[in-house]
Amino acid sequence: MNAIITILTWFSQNILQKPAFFVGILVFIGYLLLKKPLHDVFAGFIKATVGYMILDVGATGLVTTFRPILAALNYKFKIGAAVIDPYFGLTAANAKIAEEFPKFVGTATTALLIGFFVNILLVALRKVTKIRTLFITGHIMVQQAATVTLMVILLVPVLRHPFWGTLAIGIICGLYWAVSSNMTVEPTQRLTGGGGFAIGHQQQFAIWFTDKIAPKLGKKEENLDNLKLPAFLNIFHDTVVASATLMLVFFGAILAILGPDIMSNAKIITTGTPFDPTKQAYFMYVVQTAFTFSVYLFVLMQGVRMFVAELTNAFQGISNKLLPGSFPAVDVAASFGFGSPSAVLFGFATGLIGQLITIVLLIVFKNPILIITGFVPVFFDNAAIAVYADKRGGWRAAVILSFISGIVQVALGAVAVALLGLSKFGGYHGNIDFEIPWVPFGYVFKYAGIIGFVLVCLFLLAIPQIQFAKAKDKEAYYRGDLQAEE
Ligand code: ASC
Repeated sequence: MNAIITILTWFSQNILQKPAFFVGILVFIGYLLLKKPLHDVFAGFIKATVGYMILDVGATGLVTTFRPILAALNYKFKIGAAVIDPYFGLTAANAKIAEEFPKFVGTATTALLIGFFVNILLVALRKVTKIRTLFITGHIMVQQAATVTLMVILLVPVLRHPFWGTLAIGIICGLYWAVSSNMTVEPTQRLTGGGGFAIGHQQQFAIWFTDKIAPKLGKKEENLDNLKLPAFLNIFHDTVVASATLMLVFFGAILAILGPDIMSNAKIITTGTPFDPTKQAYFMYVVQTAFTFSVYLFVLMQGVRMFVAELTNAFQGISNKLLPGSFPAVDVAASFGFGSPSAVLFGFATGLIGQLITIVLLIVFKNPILIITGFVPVFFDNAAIAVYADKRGGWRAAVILSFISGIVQVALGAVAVALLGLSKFGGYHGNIDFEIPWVPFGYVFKYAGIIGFVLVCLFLLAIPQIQFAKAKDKEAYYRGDLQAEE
């Protein structure tokens, strides 16, 4: 008995609570199951583990760059600040878990694995569950598992249990992945003319809603194809340019307001590097700090890409063997090629305006948390909303819906930061699905505890049943044919 406990403790401390090795081993096992040659199994293990360690470097860099600014904002205005972006959200959620719930450091990774198998099971039982889609976008699953883990252990205290808590988080993640991606089958089939894929990303509820409401907001004949956008917007197609510009605008403004006196005061700036007037001009310090965010964001994304590429292959291999004929739910960027070419930048620009107006309102009304626009949600969510909206309701629907989305991202982002106590950690997930439905879910957890948790699970399970009940042709529903609706 003692020997077993020793082995389990070793495994838990060295593997389960060290996500880099855990992810590496998942890939290792996945590749073995796929009967890959041993050298490929080994290479996959290295890339997954090292990729995760690179992600850690990026995350730590973001935190050390951000903490001095948070400390200074707190000192001068008594406010916190949070970037609404899934990478900042991932870093913040993990930092909070490590600090306040250290026993749950490895939970998100285990929950991810459980969630993935829950999704497979739901598709395997599709005659009963009506689920047709398997979510395979690994980097998104990593981010979402972290945010959901924090929500559940923070807001449902009875689930602070290493076994039952992890299982519950895995189940709710799997349900969300399966159900939300299943909601995008018809909208995406309509957009792509039967492309045979669904969306497994961060805006599935928004896509479903857009597809339903857009035809009521405008005419699909009046679409964005006829609109000319200013050419300079094209530079934002590059993630580094876009994120560095956003960071320069936001952190440049913040650091300019805070000023060199505060930023060089070692009593206030106790972590990271304070500004040193003997070595650098303040203006250049501001530019350098803003760009440093971009650097670490880039490092972090590279690490994520590296391990996710392996994890996705390992997962996909397993699921292809188990679930032939299901719809893969993939990155929303896959849909962009099917819309009007200007819809992507149009959605980004309109969403950004919505976000900026709301941020100004938060400042005017003295909200205790300053929200900072992150690149991923303002770009990918609003671009996707505009692409789907334009197809069904023309430019008018695209404007209205991506503008509203920008407002919701900031307003409910601020609510989420307060609900989850993330202002000290500087970030929240920020994508539109993590505003609606997840912020309401969070409140249900908070006020109804475990009962609320079960209710949310039942709500998710009911959605595909309603979709199926509404389909006129039941066979066509399973094939994803649109005549199921007409
Ligand atoms: C996200 C996220 C990314 C992007 C990318 C878009 O939500 O975390 O890195 O969107 O997946 O293609």
